[in-house]
Amino acid sequence: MVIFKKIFSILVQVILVINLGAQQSKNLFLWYKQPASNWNEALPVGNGRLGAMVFGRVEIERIQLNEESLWAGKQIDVNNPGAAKHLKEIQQLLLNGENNKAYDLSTQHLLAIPPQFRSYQTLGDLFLDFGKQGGVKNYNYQLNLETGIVTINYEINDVQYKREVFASAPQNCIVIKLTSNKANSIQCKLNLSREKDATVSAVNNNQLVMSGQLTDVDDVMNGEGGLNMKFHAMLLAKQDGGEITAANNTLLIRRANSVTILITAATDYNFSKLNFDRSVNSKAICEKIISIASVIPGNDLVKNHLTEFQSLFSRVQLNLGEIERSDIPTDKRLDSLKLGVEDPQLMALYFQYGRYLLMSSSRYPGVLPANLQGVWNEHFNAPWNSDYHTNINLQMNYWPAEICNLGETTTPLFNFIDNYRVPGRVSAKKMYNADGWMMHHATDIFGKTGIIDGIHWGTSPLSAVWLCQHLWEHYLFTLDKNFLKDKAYPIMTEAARFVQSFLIKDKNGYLATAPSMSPENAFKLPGGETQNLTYSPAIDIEMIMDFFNACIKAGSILKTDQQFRDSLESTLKQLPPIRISKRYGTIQEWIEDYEEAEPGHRHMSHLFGLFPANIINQQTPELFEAAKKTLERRLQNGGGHTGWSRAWIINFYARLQDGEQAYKHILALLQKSTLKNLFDNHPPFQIDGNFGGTAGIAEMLLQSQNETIEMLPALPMAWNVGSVKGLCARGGFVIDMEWKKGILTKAVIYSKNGGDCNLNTGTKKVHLKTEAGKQYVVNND
Ligand code: FUC
Repeated sequence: MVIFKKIFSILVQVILVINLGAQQSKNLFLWYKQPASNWNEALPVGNGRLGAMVFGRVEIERIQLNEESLWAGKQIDVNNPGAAKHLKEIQQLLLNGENNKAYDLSTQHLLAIPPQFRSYQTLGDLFLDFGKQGGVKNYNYQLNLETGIVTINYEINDVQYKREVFASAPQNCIVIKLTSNKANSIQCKLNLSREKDATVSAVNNNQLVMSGQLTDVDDVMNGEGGLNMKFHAMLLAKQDGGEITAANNTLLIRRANSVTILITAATDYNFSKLNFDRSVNSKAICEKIISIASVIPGNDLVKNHLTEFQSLFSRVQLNLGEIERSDIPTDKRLDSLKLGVEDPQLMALYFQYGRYLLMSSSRYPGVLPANLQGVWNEHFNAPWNSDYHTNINLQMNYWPAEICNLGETTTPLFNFIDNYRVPGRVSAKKMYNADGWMMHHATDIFGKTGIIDGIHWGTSPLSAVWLCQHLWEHYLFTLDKNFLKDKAYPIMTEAARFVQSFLIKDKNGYLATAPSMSPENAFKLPGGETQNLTYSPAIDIEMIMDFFNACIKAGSILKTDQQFRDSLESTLKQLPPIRISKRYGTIQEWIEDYEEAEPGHRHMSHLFGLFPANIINQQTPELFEAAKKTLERRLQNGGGHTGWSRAWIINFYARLQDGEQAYKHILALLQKSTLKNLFDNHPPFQIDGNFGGTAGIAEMLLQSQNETIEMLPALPMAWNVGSVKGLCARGGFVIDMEWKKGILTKAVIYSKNGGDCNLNTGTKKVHLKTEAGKQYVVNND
């Protein structure tokens, strides 16, 4: 079998190389010879606010639509009123080793009321009914990442038809263009629909409007009489030639030469209030967007879109070798990868797709960050509500942002963090009688910062700290002092104040976080029962170390708050050390050296210090070794079984500078956790794995967490030849690299801000004194 696979692989590669000259490279295409048979095969477009999944069907095209803020539920105070009163008792029980009792009491007095929130929802579907079509030839369905346009081409009776779909950020709407090479040949019926809570009507013979208000089941999450968020969607079709009419709430297009369809939507959500707001008029918003877009000529719609889209997307190029398979449909490439055919360029495509997905789900005109599904969701009750999980998932979404030259995508995240300070302060005070702001492991768009789902899922009191890491990283990558002073520092220090006032003394005199847990993992108590709740899990200690050091540095850069900085230093000195388990030589996950209930658990929170933070590294050799063992043990026991978990492992191995292992897990991510449209499969679809995988590929090529820019720190044999342009390093540097036989041959360093730049090319160390706006070429000879 193995020999067969090898022969097959060599054969395929030879055929491909021969083919290459004849074909235009489709390196940045996801493409297929058949339409999507289900949602997980459809292709996404998005402008940060609106999303659409295009199915590519010839007869009845389905385009599933999303608007980022269409959420069920509403703002209510879910903080358990008994929390502060029972906190001390719970903490004492934990310190005394009575975890089960502490757990029961926490369920009663700490868990949010109600402990659940509602889901992000689909906006609905646009169906384009072209009627019965026979004899379809030369069908092709593709997403070009360079343009952000999904195109469907086919021929019927020698007439060529083309459909193009893109999400325009400048015009704030989805655009669909129907063309053909024969006059008067386009006929179709347009139908906008939503299964519930909406009505659709036709206006002026060329528009469809949908308006609605979400209803809710009868409980405390109900709005006025069961009615919650209001929303509105508007479609306008313009045809050239033929005619367009309205009938039964559909539009009928006959004998047109070409058609342009514009769709937009809005809700009455108000981001700064974290609630819907009746003064927001979603209908007026839609009308304004459509009235502006509808007078822009079709070609300019495309041009404006491309200018804006490419200004972000084109910054980075990646080439991972000479094996060229882009003339094979993407699903077939994925299939052959599963059979063992090497396809490094599919990894490059996956990387660029991750960048595409991030900018498509998190950029202006969008205001909300990318959720568990980015912005794409067809459900009314999505898996995990398509929410914001803040114990790894939301953070992972933004791992590629800085290094992959998409710093702008963090704006929605940072505004989100900023806005959550308000409810976060209330939770800090009401639940822990503490200063500052905080949040737990998951939230909706209505500012719920209490413990959701269950004590064993939700007790992650330092989730805001983890989010704040991204503010600091943005500063490190940009050296933007205004951002640090005006945005990052106030949010960070307020989160640090929460930590300081939340900490208590444990029985050994160390400062402790209690109650807390190592996200979602359980341990065995001496009596054999399983439990999650404890105090000072390794992740908390690592987070505080990482974060307080960042706050101290930020304060000293801004020359402010000396006293506060001293107090942070003093807190750091009183933390327990990161320990190594006597049982396995791994990083000890909990304050006691407990046995794990699930040694192959998907979360590897005690390696937070290795990645995304940088407190376990080669300067801490014992912990570095223990981190390796931790990873090996998780993997021996089945770890990495969800997409995001696998993606985290890639980043860990990149930081451990083990390119072969990192590569093995990219392969596994693609082979086991990737759907035909290259969406990450948790399962089901969850977008964090795409983003974590993208970041992992970047980390294998470039790292800069240790004051030195490490070039190709974890390059696997399979990427022996390649080049990359436009990756970012801390300090405000943009890096291009070329390599052969696994060795860097040339690098270009562009310095945005000037200043010292230390490089490790893999074979030599170089120190550059750079000037802002200049570029430096390093040849590795
Ligand atoms: C965390 C993970 C799950 C899932 C959920 C959305 O709770 O443990 O695997 O990704 O987030």
